[in-house]
Amino acid sequence: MQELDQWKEQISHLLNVANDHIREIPTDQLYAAAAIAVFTTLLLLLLRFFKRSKPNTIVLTGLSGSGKTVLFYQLRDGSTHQGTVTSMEPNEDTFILHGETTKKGKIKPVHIVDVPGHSRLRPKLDEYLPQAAGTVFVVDALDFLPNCRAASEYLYDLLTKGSVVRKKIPLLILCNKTDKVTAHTKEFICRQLEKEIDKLRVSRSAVSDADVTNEFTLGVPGEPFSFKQCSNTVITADASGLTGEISQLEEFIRQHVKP
Ligand SMILES: Nc1nc2c(ncn2[C@@H]2O[C@H](COP(=O)(O)OP(=O)(O)OP(=O)(O)O)[C@@H](O)[C@H]2O)c(=O)[nH]1
Ligand SMILES: [Mg+2]
Repeated sequence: MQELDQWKEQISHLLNVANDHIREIPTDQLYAAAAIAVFTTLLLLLLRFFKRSKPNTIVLTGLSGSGKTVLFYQLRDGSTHQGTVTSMEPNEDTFILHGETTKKGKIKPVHIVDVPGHSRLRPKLDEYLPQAAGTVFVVDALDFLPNCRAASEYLYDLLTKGSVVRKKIPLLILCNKTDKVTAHTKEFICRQLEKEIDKLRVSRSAVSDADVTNEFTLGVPGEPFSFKQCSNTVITADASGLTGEISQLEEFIRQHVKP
């Protein structure tokens, strides 16, 4: 008890000394010191905020059966998990890409989301796009022609979304299943998608007054549509989720989520 009292006495003595010192300092100097302290704290908080908000999410989209889930497992585990079924829920995880696990040094993990292609689950996309550093639109290069119209409609909706246009989220059109010789080339797929989107542009702008789902229009009026006209960068690449040939996909991810 006595010790505690001694401590109390000492602390109050120290406080008195400090108080006397502060009183000796001119008030304008005190204000300046306080202002500097507040300014540095704000600056540190701001820096922390900007560092945190840098997105590390890559969203995998595309029609059902295009191979998104197989690609997701290839990216994460380097295997296909013995085949998949139509996904009923988005698949998401944060991890270091399997292809980079042997690399030395600190590597930033990537958050990958695989949004199922079923039309009823597509609205889920709007939850993930605001945090996306990039989107991947997976196309089945084997069974492409019968699905060209549906793929173009999905792509049109994606490219006219406010979150994609305003933030200029880069898009990779990934032609998957190139392990089979009958797969179409990315150049062919790209051309067909552009042609189909061009047709959609005409039909959709005719009903644009009633249509509130597409927030932005695509391309340059009076010119045939080309992906080059998009405000965000659109590039194409090949992949085979089945055989694990995903180097172009990994390159795209690392270009937009810096290691
Ligand atoms: N030949 C070949 N088949 C593939 C490849 N990738 C996926 N597949 C097959 O395509 C089918 C669909 O693959 P998923 O990954 O389930 O497709 P998904 O895009 O996730 O489909 P949803 O979940 O319905 O949106 C499966 O039977 C896969 O085995 C590939 O690179 N080559
Ligand atoms: Mg799936």
